[in-house]
Amino acid sequence: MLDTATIHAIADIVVGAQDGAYTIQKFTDAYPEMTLEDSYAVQDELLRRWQARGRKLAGMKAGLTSKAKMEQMGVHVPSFGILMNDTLDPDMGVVPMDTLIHPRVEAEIAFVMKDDLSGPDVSIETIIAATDFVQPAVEIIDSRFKKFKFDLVSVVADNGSSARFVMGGRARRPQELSLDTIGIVFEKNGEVVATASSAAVLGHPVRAIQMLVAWLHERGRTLPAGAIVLTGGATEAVAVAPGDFISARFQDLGTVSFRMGQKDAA
Ligand code: OOG
Ligand code: MG
Repeated sequence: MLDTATIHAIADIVVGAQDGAYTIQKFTDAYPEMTLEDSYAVQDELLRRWQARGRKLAGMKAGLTSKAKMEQMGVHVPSFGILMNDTLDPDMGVVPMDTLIHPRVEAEIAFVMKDDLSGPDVSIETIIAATDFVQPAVEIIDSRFKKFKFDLVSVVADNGSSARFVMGGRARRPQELSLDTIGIVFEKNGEVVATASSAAVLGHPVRAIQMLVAWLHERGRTLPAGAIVLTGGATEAVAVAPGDFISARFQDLGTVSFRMGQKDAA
């Protein structure tokens, strides 16, 4: 375990790179002994700093939950991260580019919870009963590591490449849907760039929440009512440039779409 001063120093580097939109070296280059627990301690420190600046926690993200994402990134273990509410951009709006380096987009199913969830092994049924609604989402990820290359320990310390996200389409009760067979068509500038089924995410996107709650439980924590959870990209992430128009159509859930802003429009 790295000492607290080192965890704080790593958090300084992440905050600098995220705010300044520049790339940094993988943390495991400088700290080969760094563990996954150290990386989550960095996330805790990031959250403390962001809340001290008055930013609010919106929920959590699971990542690397589909085979397509795992193979693309060469990391085969899911990761968890923090979502802040000022990184949520409106459907049919413009996603600001000014703090992004080399963004990629991924289509995901978002859950919004209505009850607290805790425990080592909550059932799928319990999670569905605790869900207020599900909604189509696109996450805009952006690694702070050079060439988007990292290992699990480094990416977790960079808050799972979290940058921005958009939720849209129709909010639906999960009981009204077959959540494990939702077709997704992902388009960039009017062309299909990927297609998927929600089953690509761990067989059923609710499993991402099951893993998240178990992981929180190990740390003595709860997934709170009101939390948004992004369950992870169902397809490979797609690189985007300023001005690109992104649209993701979800069976039974409608469409989420937006345009990427211009780099100089800060
Ligand atoms: C890590 C974040 C992955 C997802 O949905 O799989 C992620 C990355 O690929 O940069 O958000
Ligand atoms: Mg994601």
